[in-house]
Amino acid sequence: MSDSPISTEKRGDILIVTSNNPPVNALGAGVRVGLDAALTQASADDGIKAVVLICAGQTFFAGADITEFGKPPVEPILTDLIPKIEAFDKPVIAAIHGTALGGGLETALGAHYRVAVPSAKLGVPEVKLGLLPGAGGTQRLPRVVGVKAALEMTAKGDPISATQAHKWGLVDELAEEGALLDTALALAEKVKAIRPIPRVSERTISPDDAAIEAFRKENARKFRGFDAPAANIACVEAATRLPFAEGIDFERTEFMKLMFGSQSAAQRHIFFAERKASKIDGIASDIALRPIAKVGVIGAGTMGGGITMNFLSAGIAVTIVEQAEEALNRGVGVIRKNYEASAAKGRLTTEQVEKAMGLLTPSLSLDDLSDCDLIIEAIFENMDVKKEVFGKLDAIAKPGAILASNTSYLNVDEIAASTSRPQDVLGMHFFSPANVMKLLEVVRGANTADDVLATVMALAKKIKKVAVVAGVCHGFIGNRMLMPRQVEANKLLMEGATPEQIDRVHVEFGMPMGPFQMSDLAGVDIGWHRDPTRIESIRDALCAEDRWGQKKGAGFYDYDEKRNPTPSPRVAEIIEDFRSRSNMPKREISDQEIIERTLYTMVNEGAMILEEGMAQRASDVDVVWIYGYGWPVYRGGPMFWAGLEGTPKIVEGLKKHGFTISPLLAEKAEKNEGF
Ligand code: 3H9
Repeated sequence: MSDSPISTEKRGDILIVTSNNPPVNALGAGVRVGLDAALTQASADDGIKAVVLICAGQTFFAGADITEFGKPPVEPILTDLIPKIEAFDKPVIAAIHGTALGGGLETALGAHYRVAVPSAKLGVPEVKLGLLPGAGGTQRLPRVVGVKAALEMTAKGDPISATQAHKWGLVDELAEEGALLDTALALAEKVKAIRPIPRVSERTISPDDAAIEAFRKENARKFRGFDAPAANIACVEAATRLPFAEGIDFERTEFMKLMFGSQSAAQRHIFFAERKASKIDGIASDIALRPIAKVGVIGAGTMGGGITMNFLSAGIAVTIVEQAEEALNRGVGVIRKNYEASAAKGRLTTEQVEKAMGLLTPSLSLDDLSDCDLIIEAIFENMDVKKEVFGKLDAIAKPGAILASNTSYLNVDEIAASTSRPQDVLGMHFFSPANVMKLLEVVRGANTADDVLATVMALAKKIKKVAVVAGVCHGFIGNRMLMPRQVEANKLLMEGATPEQIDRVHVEFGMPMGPFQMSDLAGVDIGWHRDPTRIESIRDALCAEDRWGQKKGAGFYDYDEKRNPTPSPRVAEIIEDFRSRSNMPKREISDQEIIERTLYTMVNEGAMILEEGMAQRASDVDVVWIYGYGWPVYRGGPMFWAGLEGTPKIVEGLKKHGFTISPLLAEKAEKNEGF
């Protein structure tokens, strides 16, 4: 078995079993077959008294192999292998570095002892794939860490540090970094003769209904719409009530329900979509990147400040430039305040705050950007002003520096044409708040050099963004798809729907908020012509009356001091007034019509974006909507959802309202397939 990812070595009377299955030691068929064979070897050899299970490369087993899901199972399956490890009649010690995740942690829980280096992370992130730890994890974990910790770990899916795991008894011994194998061998030596062998499944656990109920309540909002968290909780509850074997049966049933449901399919789609998004078609993955040691940001407003924080947090020096001293001081002050707020919540240490702030150089002169490797312009959306700034940058920036605009709509090629180096120019469209939102649209201009694009995509990963390549078109991917939705939402108001109804349909669908709630949050006045006497739309009428949204305490809704919204009688009057003046008959609008006109239209626009090559692949469009706009991940993004909803149904719905159908969407519908 020379090409097996599993190798064994006898050291004295201990068998060291090593898995080497890059990149993440997923527990694929080859690994399982090899582990099974190693157990057989250890069992047959009387000279072996204990087994150490360890992984080579960057990590311990990071889980079951997700690419195998949905395919016919290959034996031995994990749910048989782990009980076999647990039942083994010689002690098995799991030695953990990197990440022990999902099936990986479940394997470690099947072992009799666990050793880890302090930098290791342990967790069961299955819930993020719409699943639950289905190889005994929901039954073994609570028996080790208790009900409360098991609820947190399974239903939220965030990993814990090895140090925390040690405190909770999930790790028996911490090893010094670099001394993992030696520590595991020493432990094996110590425990090899101890009987009975400690088996997690034999531990008892008491019910804790109060903790379970409290956890459900506390997290109801966070879990809204998702199936998997409730299933994880139910399994932990089962662990407290049922004998181990029955708990395992319960877990299996729940796992299968999730595995074959649409939510897990959607969430697994996004797992791979996110990783695929970083790959640029037609550019070699080993292309030489430009070094980025220093970044310049122009504009210290909300966007500029947020963008700056991303780099400071990643340890990259930033020079931030504003025109006026007051604005500069205000911007730097906000950055500091944000960091200090994180420190107050315990997310950062004071040293980390000072380290980040120490990397920041405020300036009032563009000339100070001459040594920057990347310069990001984050001033307001005006083509003439942007062109002027890029013209100046052309004279200041060093040769080879990358020049980026944070524009959300404007033509990046036109901006690039104001320089003598369009090959160095692209768009970096951050989403507000830029230090929080994970999405980055990287806009590839007609002349953007390959290494410039590749450098920015790689840099995005460093600053913890999910980057998607977009082409030059009005609004790129995300905002372009927002437009038909907004147009239709406004028309629906005129025809008889209310802001509350339209928003409710979107929230029930799983969006964090509907179009009018979003408008109130962002500012109804964004893009308004600023002439209160010129009233040509409902929006104009709202703005003329100072109803600019939450910041004014009134917009499409009325707000109290705590910004709680209530439907506004005044807005109802304004809408009524418009309707009667345009002689539009009022009619009952169904929720389904709202879906057809505000969501199906987005799918249609997404299909046009694909046809025009403005996105590389349908899954990139999904990533944009999940990470930039809060599309419910359990619906997999608009293009994946189109497949769930049925493309023929979508085309039929669009036709009903007279929309022009994208040829690509029509083709998909013809074949009754998704994107
Ligand atoms: C499970 O265990 C179910 C069981 O409870 C029940 C069974 C019955 N499988 O993220 P990266 C690929 S469910 C297959 O960029 P990083 C990934 O696609 C599983 N492939 O690296 C990528 O491929 P490519 C529970 C996987 O260093 C490459 O590896 N476990 C898997 O930033 C590198 O990945 C999880 O959910 C996998 N399990 O982060 C953990 N994992 O290069 C999922 C990764 O072609 N994994 N790949 O694009 C992770 O969270 C991160 O990958 C990890 C490394 C933190 C490990």
